[in-house]
Amino acid sequence: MEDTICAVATSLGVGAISIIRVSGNNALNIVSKIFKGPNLKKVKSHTINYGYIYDKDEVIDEVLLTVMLAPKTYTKEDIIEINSHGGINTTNKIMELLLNMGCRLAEPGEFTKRAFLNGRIDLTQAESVNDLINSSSDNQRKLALNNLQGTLTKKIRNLRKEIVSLIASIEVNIDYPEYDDIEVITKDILIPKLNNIKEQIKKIINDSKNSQIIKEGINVAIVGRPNVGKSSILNRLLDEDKAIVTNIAGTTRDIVEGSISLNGFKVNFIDTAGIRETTDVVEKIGVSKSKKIIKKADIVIVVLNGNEKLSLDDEKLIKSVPYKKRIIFVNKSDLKLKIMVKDDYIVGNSKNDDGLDTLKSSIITKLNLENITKDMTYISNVRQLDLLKKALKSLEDALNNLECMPVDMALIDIKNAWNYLGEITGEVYQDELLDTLFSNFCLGK
Ligand SMILES: Nc1nc2c(ncn2[C@@H]2O[C@H](COP(=O)(O)OP(=O)(O)OP(=O)(O)O)[C@@H](O)[C@H]2O)c(=O)[nH]1
Ligand SMILES: [Mg+2]
Repeated sequence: MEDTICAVATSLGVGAISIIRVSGNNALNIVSKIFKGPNLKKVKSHTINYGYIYDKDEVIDEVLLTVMLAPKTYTKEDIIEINSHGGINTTNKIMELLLNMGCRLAEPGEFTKRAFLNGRIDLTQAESVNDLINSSSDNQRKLALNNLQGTLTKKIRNLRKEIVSLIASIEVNIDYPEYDDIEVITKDILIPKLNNIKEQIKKIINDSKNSQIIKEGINVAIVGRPNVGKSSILNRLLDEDKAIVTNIAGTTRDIVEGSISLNGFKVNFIDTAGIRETTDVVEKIGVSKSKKIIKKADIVIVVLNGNEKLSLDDEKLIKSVPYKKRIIFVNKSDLKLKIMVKDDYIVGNSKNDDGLDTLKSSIITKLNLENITKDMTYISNVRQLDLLKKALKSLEDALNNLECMPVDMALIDIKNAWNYLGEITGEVYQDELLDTLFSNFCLGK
């Protein structure tokens, strides 16, 4: 934290502008050594200053410097951002000068790590910065931004506040049993309060299933017997000739994937090999992959050929997919329908796209995602989920102990729950955790 660090904050490559970020106590001194223009030590904070970067007497680039003085900066330290002309050569030259003048090359995520260590943001917010940078759908961006603005932090802090006041009451009772005027915290008071906190944590854990979908996207498998039109449907959904289509049964051998954006969600469609008994070695592997994908997918579209009667294989396949993730699409409706269509079947074809919009929207309704974006406080990664589960388990242990033991015997578990929640926001943390967490960031952030 004593070093002044620098890194290229924009992506490396050819572009109109590159931004080099410098942060630390010595930022003004170091940059002044290579900059000719207004005296950086006298300019106002949060101003843009025009001038030149020099290597001794040689002009290296014409630049704009943004000067931001501590503490109102991203890292809470003095920050200078050099807006140079883009291009690998100029950017590298300026970086070289900064390193020669005493800057250290920042590690990935080090600016954000400093923002955390200097108390500007907490850990969930730091993680959201990374999520925001890597977001690949509109909803993922919204989720990350909400958490960056502290929605999750607030929830966790409130839970911790409730818990700490219980801890305080129990400890006062233990430490000062002789005082009569202190309210005695009985099981009747404690148990409902603990239950209430437990339910709030449970709700956040349940909601997290949706956050997984927001982050990773929805995986939709397209399965069915050979030749029913799975690959044709994939191509129409993606609006691209991605998979090979022929009238030969067993055309698709390996999985073919592609994604689209639907209601702000990223939807990954996975076309699979037609499922049938086969002696062909390659096709066999494909069929076994298809079966595995059915298990892993969030939604499975079972495609039937509407122009043929329902076969035993079709029935077997339909039954192998759990109802809650199954959508049945009767394809080839442009030909004569020979299938008994049930209420929840979607009928259409890939020749003139009939039924494909209904098919798409049924993915959203099947997963109950219509209203998901209204309340976007979701936990966004496995680390947070794991800690919430541990906090929940501790509260359950405390409640179990209270069934047959005195109030103070629940104290350790209640304290554990408080600590686990503190780890989520980073109020309690280990250095090792920070190193791993921030190493996933990109340089310059
Ligand atoms: N009439 C009609 N033909 C279709 C339709 N969809 C697909 N086909 C035809 O059905 C044949 C098989 O289509 P594919 O998309 O390759 O079928 P598949 O299910 O991927 O087959 P496999 O990869 O072998 O499992 C091709 O000749 C397509 O042109 C449709 O909606 N209507
Ligand atoms: Mg196919």
